[in-house]
Amino acid sequence: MRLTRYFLPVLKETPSEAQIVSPRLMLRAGLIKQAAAGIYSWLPLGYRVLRRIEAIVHEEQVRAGHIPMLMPTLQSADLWRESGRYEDYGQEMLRITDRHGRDMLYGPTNEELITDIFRAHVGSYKDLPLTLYHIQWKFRDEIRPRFGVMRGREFLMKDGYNFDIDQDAALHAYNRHLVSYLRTYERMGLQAIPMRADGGPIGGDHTHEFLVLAETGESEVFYDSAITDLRFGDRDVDYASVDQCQAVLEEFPSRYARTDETHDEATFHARVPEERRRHARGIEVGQIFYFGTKYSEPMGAVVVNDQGERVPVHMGSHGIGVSRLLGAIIEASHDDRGIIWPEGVTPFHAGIVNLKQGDAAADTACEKLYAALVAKGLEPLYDDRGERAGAKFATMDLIGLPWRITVGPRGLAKGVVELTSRRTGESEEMSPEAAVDRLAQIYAGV
Ligand code: P5A
Repeated sequence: MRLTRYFLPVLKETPSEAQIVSPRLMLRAGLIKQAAAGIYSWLPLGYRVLRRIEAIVHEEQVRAGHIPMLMPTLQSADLWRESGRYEDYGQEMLRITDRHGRDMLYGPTNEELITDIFRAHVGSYKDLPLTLYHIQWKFRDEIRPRFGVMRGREFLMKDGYNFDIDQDAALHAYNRHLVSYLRTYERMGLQAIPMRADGGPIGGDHTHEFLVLAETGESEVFYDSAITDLRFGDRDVDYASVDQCQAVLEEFPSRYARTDETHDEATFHARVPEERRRHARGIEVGQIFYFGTKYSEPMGAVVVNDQGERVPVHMGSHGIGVSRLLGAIIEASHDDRGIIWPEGVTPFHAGIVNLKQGDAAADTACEKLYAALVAKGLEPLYDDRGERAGAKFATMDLIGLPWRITVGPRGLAKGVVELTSRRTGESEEMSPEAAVDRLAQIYAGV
């Protein structure tokens, strides 16, 4: 993409309404624009990151054997009356009446809708296990939407639902989600720690939240610092293996890590030595639940088991805050000049800065570099504006592409360009071909 042909409305002023760093940088770098309280338009650069995050989520869900689909944003209130949640959900639910006077709602979550699909089509244990998921917009009329996309009213969520014959099988699905979520967050350059939490309006007491530690996080957390040393890494877990998935559960959530709702001071002291006890804040980027037959019983989602008996299915649901993740990643990865995108989610793989636009040699070298990167399957953003070098660097630093290639007449005279890491600030001179190879190598490993 050439910057002169792109739509990147970067703000010069720091927006006054943003109290913390991520909404400030998202507005300044032209990723989003507020449409109403807690509702945002995704401008082209922000949309690119959102799509990258979605792609990682899809890849990891499919790898775990879960099946993508798409349900609507609007739902009929009748289904929610069956589960009893229509009244319970309260003012967070946006209720809508259609022209025929029918009660509708903008879905805050989809347990009812998916259970209705299941009961219409599945009747035998032979069709289990089954896990369906989608990535769809949700609406929760939060009393205090704030921190930009982190607590929005309209937000994008990946929500998955497992259907299993009994509790053991459903707990395996729970563990599969835990493993796939650990992989997902690490691919985005994040450490998200599973912590025992509260079921809230979704239900059940078998639930973990995934938290990214950050001072600006809304959740209060208590944990054993040893858990921060754990990495999922590139281990090859077989999702079909009950034992392998269970082993991950025993390794990660067996360490003390809880949100304030489930924190117990006496247990904390008994289990964690004083020097490892931490009390901090975190951003909740996901949550997994096992709630058994909470929805299947009242809604009649039953299957015939291998004994010929009709039994309600055991279910769980599992969510990732897809749009919130942009905020969480920025909170975890920025400096005073702007965003620093991890390679896994960056909107463009590298920026090309032409120090002397209009200089024939510099222009030609940039065009060749651009074409060579594209030929390697990479997406560069070429700053071809007639701006000063300082302004071009400031824009690149603000929007946070992890790598920048700087091209100028002086370097070209020696046959080199400069490759700079946004994270470390370190620059290295090399031939344009070597820069392209280096980037191709870096992204091959992402
Ligand atoms: C699990 C999937 C559920 O709704 N039902 C379907 C279950 N869980 S949850 O914890 O309530 O939400 C899942 C994740 O969505 C993100 N999230 C939000 N993101 C932005 N703005 C909001 N107002 C908001 N509310 C929830 C969180 O990341 C949460 O973990």
